[in-house]
Amino acid sequence: MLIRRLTYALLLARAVAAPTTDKTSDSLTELENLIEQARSTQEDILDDRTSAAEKRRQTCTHDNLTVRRPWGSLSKKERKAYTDAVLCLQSLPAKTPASVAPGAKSRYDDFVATHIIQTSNIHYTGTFLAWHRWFVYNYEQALKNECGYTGSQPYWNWALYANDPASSPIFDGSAYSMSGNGAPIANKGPITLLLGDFAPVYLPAGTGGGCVTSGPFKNMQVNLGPVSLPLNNGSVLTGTGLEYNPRCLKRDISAGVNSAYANATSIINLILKNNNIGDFQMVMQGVPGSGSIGVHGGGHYTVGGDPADDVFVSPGEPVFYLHHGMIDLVWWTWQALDYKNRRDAISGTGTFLNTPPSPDTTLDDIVDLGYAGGGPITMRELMSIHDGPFCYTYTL
Ligand SMILES: *[C@@H]1O[C@H](CO)[C@@H](O)[C@H](O)[C@H]1NC(C)=O
Ligand SMILES: *[C@@H]1O[C@H](CO)[C@@H](O)[C@H](O)[C@H]1NC(C)=O
Ligand SMILES: *[C@@H]1O[C@H](CO)[C@@H](O)[C@H](O)[C@H]1NC(C)=O
Ligand SMILES: [Cu+2]
Repeated sequence: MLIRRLTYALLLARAVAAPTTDKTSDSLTELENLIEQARSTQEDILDDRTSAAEKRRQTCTHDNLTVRRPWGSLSKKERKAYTDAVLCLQSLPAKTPASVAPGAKSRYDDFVATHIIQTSNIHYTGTFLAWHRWFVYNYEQALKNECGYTGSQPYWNWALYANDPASSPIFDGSAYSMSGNGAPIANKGPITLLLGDFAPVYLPAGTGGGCVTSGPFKNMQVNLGPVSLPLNNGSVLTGTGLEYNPRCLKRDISAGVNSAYANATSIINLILKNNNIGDFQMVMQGVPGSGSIGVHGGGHYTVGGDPADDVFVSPGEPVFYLHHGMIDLVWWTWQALDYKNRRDAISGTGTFLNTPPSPDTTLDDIVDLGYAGGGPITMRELMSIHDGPFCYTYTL
């Protein structure tokens, strides 16, 4: 424990020593310190499970936590192992019956179909954070158990590349990236986001727009969607989403969106300035009418294109799982700041912005990923990353 505290002290010292003229790097360091602080808190919690009865009950100790790391911290070999496993999942047969989703052709599609079917009950609801924690975890399990992946789910720290995501190790298009930008399409208008009667939000177009042509996913076929895909001319492409609609993966990587909504300062403020879970998850998803799409929208719309821009079909974009790894890390970091009071904090109902009105979400409510797998589980079991089914942590 002493060594951990010293490590933390050294990190703080590094923060103080960072050049004060470089605001971006200052904020990045502050964000990384918050992440390290959460890790240190977790170590203390695991150490402090003192009573013998409690120790017997725990299967998760700090010696066997799975460590999730940011993409850029993985070696080339590890990155390749991850994308190979994703391609493997895309080559395995679907478990979803054709009567449920005729377009679901692969194990990968099982996750996309589940998300499409449940979208209205897992965003702007009381289940948003826990549902996506369980979703990413079971995707990680499928990569391990069905595709022989021995690593862990990597995450995308949006703040690291906010001014130039297209050149980042995630999107640089190399064999060790998550594939590059879409082919450039000139003179695109902004993406117009409409939400009920609220004022529209206009997002700056990116520098791609067409099919992805480089990296591991250049030949990927997107099978499901669209349900509600905003285009660059103000119109929206719609559909049931569950039909078979084979097409290429498109991206329109936007530095404008990343730097405006998912920069280091916006992440820090989200974590430090929202003291209750209702505010925290609302600001994270973007308070409707505020003009902000939050860091959650920030990540999705930074990638852009099809299916990343489609709220329903977004898990059809492989970067979804790195993005939601970061969402989970930000939630965990927020929880760790006041673990006692925040571990089980939930707020909201079972329907998108409570429309139509529905009962408050409780810890007894069941989350079920259908054919994606994982089985039904209570909200209560999803509240901590080292309890219930979980035993993982995040490092830099
Ligand atoms: C962690 O270690 C404990 C004690 O050795 C064991 O009971 C448990 O199954 C392990 N958990 C995981 C997730 O590996
Ligand atoms: C917007 O673009 C799409 C795809 O390029 C096209 O099919 C549609 O007709 C356009 N809509 C308008 C209103 O221009
Ligand atoms: C960072 O994000 C916040 C909140 O989204 C925004 O107000 C601010 O302008 C952004 N900073 C930069 C440098 O773009
Ligand atoms: Cu989602």
